[in-house]
Amino acid sequence: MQWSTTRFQIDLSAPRVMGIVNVTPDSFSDGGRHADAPAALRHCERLLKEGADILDIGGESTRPGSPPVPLAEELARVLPVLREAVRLGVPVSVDTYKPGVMQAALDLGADIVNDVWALRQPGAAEAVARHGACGVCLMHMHGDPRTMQSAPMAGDAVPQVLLFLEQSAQNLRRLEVEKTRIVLDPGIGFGKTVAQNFALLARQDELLAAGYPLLAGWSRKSSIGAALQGDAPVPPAAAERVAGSVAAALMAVERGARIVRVHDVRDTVQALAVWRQVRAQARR
Ligand code: HH2
Repeated sequence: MQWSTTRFQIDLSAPRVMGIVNVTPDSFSDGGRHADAPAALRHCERLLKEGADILDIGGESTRPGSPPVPLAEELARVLPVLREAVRLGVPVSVDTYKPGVMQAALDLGADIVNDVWALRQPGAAEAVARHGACGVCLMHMHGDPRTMQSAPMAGDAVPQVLLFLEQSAQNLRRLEVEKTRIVLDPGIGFGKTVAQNFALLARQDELLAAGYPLLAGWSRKSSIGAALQGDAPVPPAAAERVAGSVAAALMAVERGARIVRVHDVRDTVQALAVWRQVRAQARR
């Protein structure tokens, strides 16, 4: 199984680690840490040293309640980073829902469009289709970042997420986007309750039925915080959720996810190295 992207055919026979680079002042776990281009590039280089296979660069936080960022501001944040990152020798993804940012990033040579809106903004699907070669990650989100946690989805999330992802992929296929360019993502934390998020992991095999590679983004999310909280009055801070996040990433891979999107690349790569050894000894 391969993910076709602009410059790279990403081999998904082994799980791949997508390292998160947030060029934002306000991301929920690392906001402000890599908010200018030199700091973001240093972070890219560090993630690569730690074993990241893909870099995912974003300029607008999607944390619950986050305000939208104007197009010009998002371009000013991400383009200087993307311009250099595409020289680092690995696939580079742009995390955006704005067609203007997608187009500019693709013009600079970005390999993948990662869209939490699954290309639902007018012109986004066309930008990806027109390019003809970039990879794309279609993510499920219920509602929008301003409202999603106050009004999460109702009922059994798994079939609803599956249906949405299948339809999003079909819409793109209708624009003649090759199947091998598409990856799907259940959108952990995007308008779902804690129980719904964990159901999406427990029953991830049902999502695989769509027939596309799956990307899972559990890193430091509030469901991990909720699982770790125990009797404490508040959940642990995002940076204190590393081991819990690695556990979720590992379980996602064990249940068939091909790409994990993470902040803590070194820890995740270590966990996957152990997973790989066990896997190599498993009976076929
Ligand atoms: N999660 C976030 C952002 N982009 N993209 C995909 N495909 N899957 C995800 O789960 C996902 C995503 C949110 O995490 P983060 O980028 O760390 O935070 P913020 O949006 O606050 O910058």
